[in-house]
Amino acid sequence: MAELVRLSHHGDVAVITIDNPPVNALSPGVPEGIESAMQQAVADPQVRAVVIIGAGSTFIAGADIREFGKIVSGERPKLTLLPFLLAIEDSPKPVIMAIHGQALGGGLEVAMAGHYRVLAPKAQVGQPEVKLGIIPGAAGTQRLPRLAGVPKALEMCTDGNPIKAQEAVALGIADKIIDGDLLEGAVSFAREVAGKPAPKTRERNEKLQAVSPALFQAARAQARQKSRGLHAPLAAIDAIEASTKLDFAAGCEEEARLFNECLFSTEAQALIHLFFGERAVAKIPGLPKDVKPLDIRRAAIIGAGTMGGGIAMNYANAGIPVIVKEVKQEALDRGVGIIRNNYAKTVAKGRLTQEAMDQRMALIAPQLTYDGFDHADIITEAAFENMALKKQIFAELDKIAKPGAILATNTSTLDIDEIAAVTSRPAMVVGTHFFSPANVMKLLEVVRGKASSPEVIATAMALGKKLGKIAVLAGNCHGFIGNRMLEPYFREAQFLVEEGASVEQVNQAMYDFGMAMGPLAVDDLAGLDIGWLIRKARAAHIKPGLRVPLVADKLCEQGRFGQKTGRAWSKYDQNRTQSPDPETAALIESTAHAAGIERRQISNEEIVDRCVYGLINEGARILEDGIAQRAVDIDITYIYGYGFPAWRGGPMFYADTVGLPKVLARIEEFEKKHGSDLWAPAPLLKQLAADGKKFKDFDKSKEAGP
Ligand code: ZOZ
Repeated sequence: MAELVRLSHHGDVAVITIDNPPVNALSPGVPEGIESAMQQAVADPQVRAVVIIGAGSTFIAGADIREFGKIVSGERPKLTLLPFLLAIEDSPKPVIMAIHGQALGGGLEVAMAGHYRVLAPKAQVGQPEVKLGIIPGAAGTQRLPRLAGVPKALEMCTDGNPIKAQEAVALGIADKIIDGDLLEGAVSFAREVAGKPAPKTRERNEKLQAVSPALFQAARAQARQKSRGLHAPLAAIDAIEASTKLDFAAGCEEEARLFNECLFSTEAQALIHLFFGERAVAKIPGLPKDVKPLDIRRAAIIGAGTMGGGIAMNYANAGIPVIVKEVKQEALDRGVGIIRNNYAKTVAKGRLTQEAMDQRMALIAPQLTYDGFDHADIITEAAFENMALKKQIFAELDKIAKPGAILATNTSTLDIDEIAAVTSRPAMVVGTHFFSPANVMKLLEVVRGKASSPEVIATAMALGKKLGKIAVLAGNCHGFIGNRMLEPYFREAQFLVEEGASVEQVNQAMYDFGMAMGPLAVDDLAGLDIGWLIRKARAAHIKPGLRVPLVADKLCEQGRFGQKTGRAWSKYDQNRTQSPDPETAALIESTAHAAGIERRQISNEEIVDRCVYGLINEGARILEDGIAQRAVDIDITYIYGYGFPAWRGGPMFYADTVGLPKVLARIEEFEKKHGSDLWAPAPLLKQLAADGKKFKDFDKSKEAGP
């Protein structure tokens, strides 16, 4: 207890300080430490009130999330915080919670068990548990509606987003904002309330009266729509509804039942995997510890198209001045117009002030020349996906860029080393693959060339964070992590329609699996012409006789590129509303017939298995080749870049939850039916399945020796 929780005295006020870096999580020892300090403070006749505060940058960020995995695996008995919180609330001396940084999850639950809460002006409070697939488990769903009211408690517990100090006070979650020194203010506040009757949150029932059942129905409908596939938000609503129907103790029992149900779900395991995964991808094994990222103060971009414009917005949003170069004035004007329009939409929605928009626009310098490129710390090429063009641009950049500038390419598939080879500084070349729309999508795939220096890698990763992205490091191969895996995924989607599934069935089956969009709908959105260009460039690499999808090229030959032309796999009206395209259906049928492909009824299960297991099998090869550092890097890539459902934990985690022997057996079935060229199981998958291991256990750096 001595280390994690300290007791000190400020005259007649006892101060309990939680000191469990980095975020004061309620790890084993912390609740016990607070409990013991409370007992001493209560027993001490000199003490009239108690202040509980966090050391470091925050109050309490919640339960120690690492403990949940131990509970689920049976390694640790289930803890309950409830008796400890009741003891705080039953203290005969008032307990004041002094909150700075965050009071999240179990942290807010501890805070609400106090008699008063005072906040630093920048503090935030929230119940983010749904983001981990669980619900508050220490009476949060029973105390929050009593303080904030049922509608706000429903919102906070279902979307999981924190609220600011000012709102917390306005709602009644907290009593006062302390400007200046928080501890001093909290101690003064404690003296003001000492000796007066202290309010217990659990006895404050007035905000639970006359709540309409329709409120819960509406919350459920909204949660089903906004959090498709997730169970935890619905469980949180059930628990809050229980607070309006049962007394506090029975409500807590119901909450505990629902908490437990969630904690042992695959959804919780997947989302907790994601929580740690998001942080793990920033750690790069093998990168020397003393490597410092370079300072990025000025940026330049080649290309003001969809990608270049979106990337420029990222820089401007982060306050970094950026030059955007185009070849023709018309293209430049169009690009800048799109940027302005995007910002204007955000202003219209009230999510950005006009002043902030003007500041950001002022950071973007559109031009037709290379003026100022010699001052840029990073230059990002976002031209067409064409190797000859990219080489020409890099050769020019090599002459213009200052020594020490990073030369980045936004290529989504091409060989970074081949591009780097045309420069005199391959160590400064790296791939920074943004996802469209680049101003919205969270993923940044950083691609390491064979010569990319550790500083350049560290800078690209740090830059990703600065731009608000989740950066994942990939090795150099055709398509890197994301698009390499997409190949079998799109291939199978197209084979399935050739074999008899409809476009709509394939899209719907994958949407129902949880993907943000069906694969053929994604193809229509991205534009079939992109894949067409890549296929033409790679035709020589395709093994003769290998089955390849036949319809996409035919659609492209007819100028049907997807949403932008109104037709391809589906039809789109002026508002881009999708409907089936009978001509495409007929084209698929006649193409399949001419190629001698047998048409049959196809189940949704087969669609999901062939598309998802195609991803997984390629993912296993990517892992084995060292293109991805860990399975979790692939999972994060797919969730943040490709719309894979977060609650399934990413493709590799999903395979682990299905069981690798089962995944392997199904892939072997496909191999028998469709041939080894397409479906030979990845050796790593076979190996892990035979050893009874999982993808998440695989660590290439360890396999490779010291
Ligand atoms: O870290 C940010 C954050 O949002 N943390 C998670 C907050 C959260 O989800 N809290 C709810 C936890 S669940 C809960 O509390 C259930 C509940 O109702 C309790 C009921 C108990 C019932 C008993 C039955 C068991 C935060 C905003 C706090 C800070 O963000 P930063 O960007 O400054 O820092 P990060 O995110 O890089 O974090 C720094 C290091 O701290 C680790 N960490 C953060 N929160 C943690 C945690 N580790 C364990 N538990 C937590 N709650 C994080 O992984 C990172 O570690 P490293 O090693 O990567 O540095």
